[in-house]
Amino acid sequence: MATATLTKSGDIAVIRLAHPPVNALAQGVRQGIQDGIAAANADPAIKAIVVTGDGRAFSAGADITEFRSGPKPPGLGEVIDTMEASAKPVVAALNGLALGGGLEVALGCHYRVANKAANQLGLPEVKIGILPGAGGTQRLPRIIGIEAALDMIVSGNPVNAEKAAKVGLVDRLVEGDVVEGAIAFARELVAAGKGPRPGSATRIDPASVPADLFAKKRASIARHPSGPMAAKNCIAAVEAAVGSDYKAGVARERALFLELAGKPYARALQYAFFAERQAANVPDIGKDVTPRDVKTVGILGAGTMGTGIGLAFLNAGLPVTIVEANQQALDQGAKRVRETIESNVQRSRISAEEGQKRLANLTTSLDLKALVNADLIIEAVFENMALKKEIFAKLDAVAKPGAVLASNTSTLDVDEIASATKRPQDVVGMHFFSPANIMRLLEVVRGKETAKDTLATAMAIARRIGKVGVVSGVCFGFIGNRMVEAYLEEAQAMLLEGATPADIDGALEAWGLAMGPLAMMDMAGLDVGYRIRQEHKLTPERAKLYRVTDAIVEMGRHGQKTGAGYYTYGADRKRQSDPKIEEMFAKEAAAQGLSNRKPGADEIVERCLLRLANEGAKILEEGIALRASDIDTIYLNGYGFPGWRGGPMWQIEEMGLAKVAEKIKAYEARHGKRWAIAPLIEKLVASGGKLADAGVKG
Ligand code: 3H9
Repeated sequence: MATATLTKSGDIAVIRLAHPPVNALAQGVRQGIQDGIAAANADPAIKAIVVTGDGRAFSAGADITEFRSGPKPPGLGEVIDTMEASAKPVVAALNGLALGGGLEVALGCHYRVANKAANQLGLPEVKIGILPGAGGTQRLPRIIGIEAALDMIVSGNPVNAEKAAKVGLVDRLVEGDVVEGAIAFARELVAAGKGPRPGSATRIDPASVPADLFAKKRASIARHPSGPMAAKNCIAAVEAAVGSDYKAGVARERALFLELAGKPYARALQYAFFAERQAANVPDIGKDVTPRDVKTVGILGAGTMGTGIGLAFLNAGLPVTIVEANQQALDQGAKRVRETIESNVQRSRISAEEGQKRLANLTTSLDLKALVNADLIIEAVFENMALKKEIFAKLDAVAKPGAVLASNTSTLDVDEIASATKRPQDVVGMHFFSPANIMRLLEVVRGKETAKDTLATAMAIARRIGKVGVVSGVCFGFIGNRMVEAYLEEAQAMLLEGATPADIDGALEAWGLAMGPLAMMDMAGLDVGYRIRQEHKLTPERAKLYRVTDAIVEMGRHGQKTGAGYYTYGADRKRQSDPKIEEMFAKEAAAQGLSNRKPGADEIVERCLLRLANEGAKILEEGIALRASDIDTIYLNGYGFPGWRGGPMWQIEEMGLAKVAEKIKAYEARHGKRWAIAPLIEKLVASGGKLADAGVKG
């Protein structure tokens, strides 16, 4: 139920926003605020008004679910204007997060009081492809100054109550009950004869604004995560606050808001927001399944992955024991963990005290028995089935009953790994992405026998350490890497058709990807894929596509780590094209009788995207992925796919599946069976269905 209730505490009215879990400003809440303000103003016994939120939030802002249907009156801007026009002073009691429209409500109040629970105060609209559209771009600069406001609005990043008090966003910080604090504050105002203080009334003198402020900001947003539109309009809206009166500024804000609302990039970002939350729902694992308690974590392997995973848990406050067979590797791994934590302290990302706490939580050992008390053990050794099975058999003998045994394998069969133990129900895949302490994605691989509470534990721990857990079934490479195989293969084909590595990476990066496929392979190490290709017999067609890349590896060019791969790398790690590599592809193309047709940027992007999504559709139909949006969540959080493009599955849905099918078939006619269309796409075209409706519900 979405509402806002009015109660009285003596001569102070308290309006409480109530819409669990985060008081999104749905119609009922907006109406409740408006009615509450009117009633409090009409009541002669009331001297001032306090506005607060129910539960853990003040308000998370406009109700994003309403964006699709369009908001019903009263509009949020109108409600906030009514509130600001109140003849009696209005004080916001910030009891928890206030984001977007939630903060705009607080800015419409005449004063703001907060306690420590108000740890996220911000205008994150840019992150969902829009701008603060209820006066926020006009009031915030007037209240905290243009520079601080511009930073907050363009980054979308929140500040905590303490910082907010420093910049003048919060008038008073209180300990304990913030509503009590705000009531006391309101009474002081009344006693001092201080009335309403509308934030919109100030005029920002253009002379007070640094001349190059907006130009500099514009220059900084070329690769803004919201894409090419939202940040640009945010800057323009804030600029409109300078020198103008509030009414003119807000009219400009409205126009700029309407340029963004409902447009493709905004819809993609909003889809991504809900997709990420949806991924946490596993249909047969309801609230009745309790995750196991994880108090201590063991990690096997002190390599790049093992230490990155260790850091992810240490950063979340969990004690970690890293076990490694080799003393030198263990020392190196421990050193890496320590150095990362120390550098976080040096860069003031964490306090010295917090750094000490994290370091104290790390134990290292050469003995597997050190893991005897661990609630969760994650194996992160070399990607080799025989080795993993040997390790799981040993873990089975050592781990306590009920411990979750996870493998960080990126490709291998989790069921086969589990078969090395007598407790396959406790085994699950937890595939982290490198660097594991930074990347948000965690693919949680559900084996045939993985128990429900084992899976629930992996998903819960993902959330606890700030990762986005997405469930995958078992197949080679799971969801992300299986799709990437198709994508990388297409890049190989285009290299043989005359595109250079820089053409391919450049086209995809200009389209929005953080890194093109060849630069990505160079970063991951070309030898990794090479080894996998050696182990698995490739079809002749595939082997032909990879012939040059294999030769590059055999030349000792393993990518960034050896200073050369597809590109060469200087000390600054910047890539440089290498004509030698281009010649190698040209020679091989000639040997294979391929004509040099040099695909253009649009074709490069289209082919990469369609190969990704076509494989994704196969994965969805096989039930490896629960839903198309899970696949997109994987690509957005683990593969540098830009949020404002929604993900590969969202992209083909937007293109229209019928058109997509036509294109795939045309590519199949030209390039052969690697382009075989996913049956699911054909079925959906025939039925007029949507990818969003394929897969599981809920
Ligand atoms: C805006 O305000 C525009 C204005 O300028 C004016 C326009 C005219 N709406 O994330 P959680 C749901 S734009 C609807 O799991 P957490 C969420 O889907 C808005 N629903 O919890 C989830 O539902 P479910 C600007 C919302 O503690 C549940 O609440 N505001 C909204 O990890 C719990 O969420 C933002 O962009 C919403 N606004 O994180 C803030 N917010 O349980 C977006 C949340 O069914 N929200 N839900 O899956 C967030 O960043 C995080 O949700 C928040 C809580 C930090 C608030």
